[in-house]
Amino acid sequence: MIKTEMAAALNEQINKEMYSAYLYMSMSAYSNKIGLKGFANWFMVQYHEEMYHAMKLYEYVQRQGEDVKLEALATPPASFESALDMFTQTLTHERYITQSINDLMDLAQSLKDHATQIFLEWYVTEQVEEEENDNDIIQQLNLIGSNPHGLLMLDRDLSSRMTTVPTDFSKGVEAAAA
Ligand code: OFO
Repeated sequence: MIKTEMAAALNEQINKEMYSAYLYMSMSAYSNKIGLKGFANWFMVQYHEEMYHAMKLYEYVQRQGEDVKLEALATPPASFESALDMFTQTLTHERYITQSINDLMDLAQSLKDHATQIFLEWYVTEQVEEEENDNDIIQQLNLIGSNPHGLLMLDRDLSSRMTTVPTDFSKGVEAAAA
């Protein structure tokens, strides 16, 4: 059992995670359009990660006996100035998500909701990794500058990223992750 206020905040987070998936899907499409297939791969893997983040919340809200309430998604940008622009926007967005997770944790603590605090710990750790990944790629892009050869080398590197999260949730999220 969780409080209605907690369930509402978790439902809002589902929307934020779904928007993250939408944003990275759009970045993947744009990368493809400009011939950066490796970047397109990286962002599509990230799309799957975000869907998993959303689905974990979706399942948790239901397991706690509350209703999932899905809202409309905002429209993500469809074009970007450069690969660096995409990753700068990604980092800005992830920092916003980190703040949102921290706010959820504060709420769970203020409500003495121990189960939700434990559930959210996974997201707290995940956000450290997400920001670190984005920072690493931004550093590489800054080193590359306007060198097309360097950009193509990074593109090849990013093409090796694999999806490691579950993508089929028909039997439940926890079951898919087991
Ligand atoms: Fe990109 O992070 Fe979700 O939570």
